[in-house]
Amino acid sequence: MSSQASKDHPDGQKPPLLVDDHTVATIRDSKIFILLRGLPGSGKTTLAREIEQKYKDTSRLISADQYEIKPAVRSSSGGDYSKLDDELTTCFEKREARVVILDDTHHDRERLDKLFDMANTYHFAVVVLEPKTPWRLDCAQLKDRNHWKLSLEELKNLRPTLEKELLPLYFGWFLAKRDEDFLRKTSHDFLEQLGNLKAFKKRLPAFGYEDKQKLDLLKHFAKSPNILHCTTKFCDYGKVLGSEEYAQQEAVKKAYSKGYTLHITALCVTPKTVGAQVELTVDQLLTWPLDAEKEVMPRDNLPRGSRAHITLGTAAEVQDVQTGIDLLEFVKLQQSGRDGENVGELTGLVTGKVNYYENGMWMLNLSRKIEVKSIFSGYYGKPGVSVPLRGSKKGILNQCQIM
Ligand code: 2AM
Repeated sequence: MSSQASKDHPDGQKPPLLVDDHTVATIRDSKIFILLRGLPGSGKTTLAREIEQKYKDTSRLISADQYEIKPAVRSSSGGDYSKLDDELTTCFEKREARVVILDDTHHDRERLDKLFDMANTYHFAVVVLEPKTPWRLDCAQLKDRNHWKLSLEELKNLRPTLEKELLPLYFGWFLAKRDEDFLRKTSHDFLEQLGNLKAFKKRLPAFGYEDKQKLDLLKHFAKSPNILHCTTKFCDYGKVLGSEEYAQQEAVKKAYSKGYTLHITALCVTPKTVGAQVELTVDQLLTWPLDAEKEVMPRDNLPRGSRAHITLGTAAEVQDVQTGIDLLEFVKLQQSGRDGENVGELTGLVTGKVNYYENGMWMLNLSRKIEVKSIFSGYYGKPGVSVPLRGSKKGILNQCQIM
């Protein structure tokens, strides 16, 4: 990086994916689509190049400038994105680059939606980065800095679309691809073993099945999130009360694009959902909303962080948000001293004691916590993108991380 560039982006203002070793290692195990966003001349290209260099063996930088797409209030009137999108698709498909960087203004919602759809199709987690240069919104300065020679007027027209932060559908920790594959495989193994337990077969009516019927839990939980994640704050793109304030919190800003290790302590099954219970660290609790538990259980006083989970699968017609609600039902029973009945032990990919609570509620208390690497970011695409739980079995078992 040139000394001018270093001056423009002092280390303290650089995103964690450039300066934090744990984050760099996590990004290397992930599939990440990084969108640089901001006005022309604000410093996106410098940042984009620095990221490309940091991950040079696995990154690919694509820039709208390369395709001579001039920033305009409506992206569609600024230039033709078809060639750029072809390159992007090739990049996602070829799987050579796991860090795909796109340098463009990214001010047009329609354009962004298209990009988020593409990221979903190829299972890339999204990170949106904006340069922190002092002049990033200063049109008078940008007029002399942008190589498109946009006039003050043109810049002022673009500014309103970019000065407001882009809020996601939800914020959370998104699992690194490698660890996600492992957790999906673990969840398959767990469901297969649980379904074969005598004690489970005896309690089928809670799942709406007759006593002697066969229940394939992998089929029962027909849907699974596109990218496994632990949600912190559901924002609905800013429509949820308090989401803007959440995004503005210093801890959230600092956490954005940073790598975290999540600790899974138990796997939970109910007739509606299967999920992993996550035990948050003190550092992780800094980004946990104060009302996360109250949001779904307003009358209870549940421990902070006790809703933290990763949805692994849901039954047909059941929404993902149900997994956290189901988890809190377990927590409530435990709080009242009812720890469930121990019905056996599992000794497969996961080991631990299986407890039966009531109404089809099963919990596997892991004898060793599972650690999964993740990146804190947002999900910006359309709601409801899911994949069948019975997905690829190409796990990477030899690289599993059980504590
Ligand atoms: P989950 O994190 O509990 O699995 C989109 O719906 C995502 O936001 C899902 O991942 C969902 O579930 C999470 N989520 C959290 N709170 C939500 C809410 N109040 N409404 C809808 N989804 C919510």
